[in-house]
Amino acid sequence: MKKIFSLFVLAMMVLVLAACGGGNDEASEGSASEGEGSGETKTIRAGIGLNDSHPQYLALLEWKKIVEEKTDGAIKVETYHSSQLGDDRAMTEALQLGSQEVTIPSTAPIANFVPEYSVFDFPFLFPNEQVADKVLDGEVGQKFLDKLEDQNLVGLAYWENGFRDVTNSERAIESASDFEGLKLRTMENDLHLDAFKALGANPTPMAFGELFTAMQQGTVDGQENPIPTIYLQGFYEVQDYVSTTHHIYSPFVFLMSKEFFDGLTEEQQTIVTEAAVEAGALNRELNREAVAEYADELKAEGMNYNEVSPEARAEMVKIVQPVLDEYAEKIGKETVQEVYDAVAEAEAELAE
Ligand code: KDG
Repeated sequence: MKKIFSLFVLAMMVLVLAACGGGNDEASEGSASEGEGSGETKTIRAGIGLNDSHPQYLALLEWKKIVEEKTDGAIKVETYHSSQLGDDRAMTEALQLGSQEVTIPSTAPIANFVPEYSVFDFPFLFPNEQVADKVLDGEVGQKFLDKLEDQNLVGLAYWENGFRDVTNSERAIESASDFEGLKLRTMENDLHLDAFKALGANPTPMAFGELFTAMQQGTVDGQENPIPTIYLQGFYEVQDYVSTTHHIYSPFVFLMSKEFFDGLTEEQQTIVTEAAVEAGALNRELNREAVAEYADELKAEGMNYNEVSPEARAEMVKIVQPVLDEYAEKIGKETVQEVYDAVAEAEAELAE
């Protein structure tokens, strides 16, 4: 599998470098605004926080390939990884201002722009990836994408970050009490902060780009992210324990600047949207293959890997429930119930 994954990485890199005649850095200076509204080439600056070996970036390269091919070069895509254009919040704000065209953040930071998005980060909401796909790609998912327009953002599709697990340098998380006093980095999301406080941890919100150094210097004891991120970002170099809490299924949202989207022809709008769905399917496929493989790689790298029991998870659910009730009040009980109903419906359909 690793061979296929690396071959895919290599193939994509060669293709893209061939397509854009060198790295994204040289292309960025002074090219971004050329062509807007003039019918000439339109340039998209697409930035993410994760690095260039992550399934998210590989799928972004696929999206670039589809869009450039289907628009016969009328749209050019420059891709930036590893927070080169800033963190999730900064890049989302840049889209609102029209100084960047695409970013693909987790739903957690988006809740700072559209509070209802917090429901997608309710711990233990989605039982598995298949149920998440059904809900996100369904009516409820579309309803949430439509909420972004008031924020000068257009949501084209949902991609996958995945089930988040906890790593740290102190101890294995085998029960809720093991969170006691742990200095944990979280994404910039109040629900995440309050949920980890309820579990007894000492959470700190921090941009993804600052995380590795914070763990290296001991500013934080640990963090939580899906297995592919833990492995591909090299967290095993600065962390000793990984525990499969699977406490949140984290979707990504493929965002485009509304100003830029509205400036496209109808045909181009269809191309960028359909390409986001198509490349999103690739992102999910690569991510799920990566989870299986990289769990073993983390053990091989010497991390202490423990499976968290269903009983321990049930204990954590009970402890964070009051926080969820509080947020349901804040973001609207009806909205939250609608999502839980969609989860139950999807689960029933998949069980048939
Ligand atoms: O590219 C996406 C990242 O910026 C971020 O969303 C990753 O899950 C993430 C985190 O923990 O910040």
